[in-house]
Amino acid sequence: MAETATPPRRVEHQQTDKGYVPVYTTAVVEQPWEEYSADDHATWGTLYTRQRELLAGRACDEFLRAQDAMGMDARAIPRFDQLNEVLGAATGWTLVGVEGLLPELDFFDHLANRRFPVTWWIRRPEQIDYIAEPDLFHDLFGHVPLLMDPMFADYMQAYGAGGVKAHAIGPEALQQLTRLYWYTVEFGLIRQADGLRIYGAGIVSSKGESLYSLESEAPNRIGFDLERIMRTRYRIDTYQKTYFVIDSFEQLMQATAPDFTPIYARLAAQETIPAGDVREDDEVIHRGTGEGWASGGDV
Ligand code: HBI
Ligand code: FE
Repeated sequence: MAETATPPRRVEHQQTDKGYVPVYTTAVVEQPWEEYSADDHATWGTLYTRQRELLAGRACDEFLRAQDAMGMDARAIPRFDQLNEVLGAATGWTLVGVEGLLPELDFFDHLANRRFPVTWWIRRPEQIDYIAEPDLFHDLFGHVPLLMDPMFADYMQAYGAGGVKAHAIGPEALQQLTRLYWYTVEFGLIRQADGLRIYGAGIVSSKGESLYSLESEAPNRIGFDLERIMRTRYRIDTYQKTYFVIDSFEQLMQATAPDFTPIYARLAAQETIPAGDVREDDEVIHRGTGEGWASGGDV
């Protein structure tokens, strides 16, 4: 477990070029709740209110229920210690404050131990519509609520344990596992009886992508297929060209139960798949028009 530091003064994160966000420090920090400014609380409130209005009928039921159960609301930035009481009782997860993106291994180790790293600072008012790196709103509003769901909470821990193993296997395994995180935890959709809904944190914390992911004709929407996803490249700096759709969190958990070693070996011999492709054995829910797609830039 990383050492605990005193809450840092707000450091200016260097402006990033698209897609790359520097790692600052791996230290866990206490949430400096008393130091948040009125602007910080107002930014939280504006984003919270706007997203909750958008997400009614768009986010999956589990997400909305969990966010309410945690007592999150628009009035102020939630306190990690209060959330940890509720979260700990529900699924044994704990939030820890961090400065920002962590090296993969540090991140995986936290997840494997049911610790979710949450950036302690929130974007500035002028960044309200877009910020290149995960801030408190992305992590706390986007990622944390679903950790209340026992099955999703188990998936996140299994993902972390798998990440620690993948890190030991090598960079290709790591990249394949990162694609799985990207197309599920960050940008995943789920089928409900009343239609497609969002569960990915990167979507629920984004005004534009909350609409685009469900309603635009441009992107593909394809049924979940573990190895297909692990081969599929993705864009960091634009809306996704393809969204993968699960039937349930149980499906995610079952898909990631087996040992991945033979999967990594099998995938190493196969080509990666461009982000916008549709394959003949895909379960195509919606074939995208590709309208407005920027070319290249898939990682
Ligand atoms: N670090 N703090 C933080 N939060 C993340 O979501 C995160 C990270 N480091 C790496 C990472 N995500 C992704 O590369 C995962 O796929 C591992
Ligand atoms: Fe994220």
